[in-house]
Amino acid sequence: MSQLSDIWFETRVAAESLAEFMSGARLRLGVTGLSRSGKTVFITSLVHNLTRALAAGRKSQLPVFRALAEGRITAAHLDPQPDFNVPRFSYEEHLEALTSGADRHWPQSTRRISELRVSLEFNSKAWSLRHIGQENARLDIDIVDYPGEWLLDLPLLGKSYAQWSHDTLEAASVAARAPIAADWRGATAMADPKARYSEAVAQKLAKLFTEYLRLAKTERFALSTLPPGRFLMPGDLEGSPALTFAPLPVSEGEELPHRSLGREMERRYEAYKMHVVKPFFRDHFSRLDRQIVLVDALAALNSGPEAVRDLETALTDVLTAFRTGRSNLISTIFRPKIDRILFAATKADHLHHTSHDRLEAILRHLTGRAIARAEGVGATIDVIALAAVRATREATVRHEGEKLSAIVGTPIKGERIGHDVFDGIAEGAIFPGELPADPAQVFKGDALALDDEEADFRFLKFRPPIAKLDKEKDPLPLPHIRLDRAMEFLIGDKLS
Ligand SMILES: Nc1nc2c(ncn2[C@@H]2O[C@H](COP(=O)(O)OP(=O)(O)OP(=O)(O)O)[C@@H](O)[C@H]2O)c(=O)[nH]1
Ligand SMILES: [Mg+2]
Repeated sequence: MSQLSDIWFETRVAAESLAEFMSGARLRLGVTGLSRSGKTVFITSLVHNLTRALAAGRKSQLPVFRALAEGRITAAHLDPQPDFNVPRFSYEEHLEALTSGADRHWPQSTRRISELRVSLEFNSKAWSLRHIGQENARLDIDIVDYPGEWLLDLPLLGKSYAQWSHDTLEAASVAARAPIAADWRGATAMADPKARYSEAVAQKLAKLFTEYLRLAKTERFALSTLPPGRFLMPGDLEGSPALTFAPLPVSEGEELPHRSLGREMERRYEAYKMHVVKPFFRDHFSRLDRQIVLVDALAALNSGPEAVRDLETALTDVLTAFRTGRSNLISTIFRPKIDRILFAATKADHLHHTSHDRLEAILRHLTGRAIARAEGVGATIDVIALAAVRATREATVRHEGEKLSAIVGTPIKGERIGHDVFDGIAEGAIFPGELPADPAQVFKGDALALDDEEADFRFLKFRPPIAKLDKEKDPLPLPHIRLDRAMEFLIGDKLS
């Protein structure tokens, strides 16, 4: 059955590329990243900057995006999306949230998958197209948004229940996690995998396990490796048996009695993989052409080395599953043909530009293993620090006779520096601190949830910037840092 559906799936992909060939080029862009890494904000700003650039003329801020700078883009607009069964990305709603004057705010965390198509019309430089009178070419860019948590499920496809249980229980036993995992691990120790299954026990374990995941994810700990992703972001599966399971100490190959707790948990875990994880990756990821991987390194840095190492593990696990070429369970379901991957450290507007190179270096370090693999299979890789929406500006402030590089913005209500609490209206000049010159430094030590006094750097959350409006009172393209460099890398060559 699964083989048949895979064949059907491949036929569909082939048919799609033929259709694509006949009707202009098409590019499916994956915007990937763990939860809160900035995917929804990135997509909104990318689409806004692309579709508003022509009208904004000289106020457009995309000098590195060549086709635009060369004046070859003739139109850019939203078009009906290709898939009828996927909700549309709420672009207008997100833009409204970001640009609504005094009420401006960041979009909510994403709860379900959605999709959007942007079409660009451009004058091609390609001789072959000009030759057949086709210099007016078109590129359709399809972009998919989804809750970042779901990404963490990808590595599960290659793991049995026993393996996953073992990994999860072991991860929870390290010093950094043990205190927050205590209740759930206590209940797990009392449960006998061979005892007769009871729904009450299954529910209790699943509930305590979910509470542990929720706690580990809070800003204080900022841990990243927390699958299964649907436990924290269930979508429409809340309360279903496919989400009512938890790890148990069982060994690989162990015969568990029929109707035992362990056996039932294993069945549910497998059902979760089969009915939830696999379709998501098969339907949305295997069709990607290009990928941007957004990483919020600053949130992890804020919490300390344990969170940084955890982020590295999560990224490596996920990106390993993306690797092409090697035949394993995952690559047969999910056969990526991705030829370009951009790793982007997001929210660079929290730092003075003099620190951007260091942020890039930290990201290179974080993703080093994954990059080595992706390069090995022929994908072109780049690493940048960017801000999809720039919420701050830079300033030099004199402090005790010394000149300091500061960033100025409106911190979100409730953010604090020492005893000062921001009200969400006043601006503040902030010295975010220096990132270390040696990126390896941020991985060292075992502190978890650093307190203010211990931390070398502290990043506050800022509100979105106040939108500048054009004559028609429409917002001018959202300000950003290096979004144009990201565009050039991800789509520039398709516009030549
Ligand atoms: N200053 C600044 N903050 C940003 C930027 N992008 C994202 N943020 C912050 O990061 C938060 C998360 O951004 P989202 O785009 O919602 O993240 P996401 O990856 O879609 O998160 P999920 O939907 O939960 O997976 C926002 O609410 C902002 O606080 C940026 O370019 N600059
Ligand atoms: Mg989102």
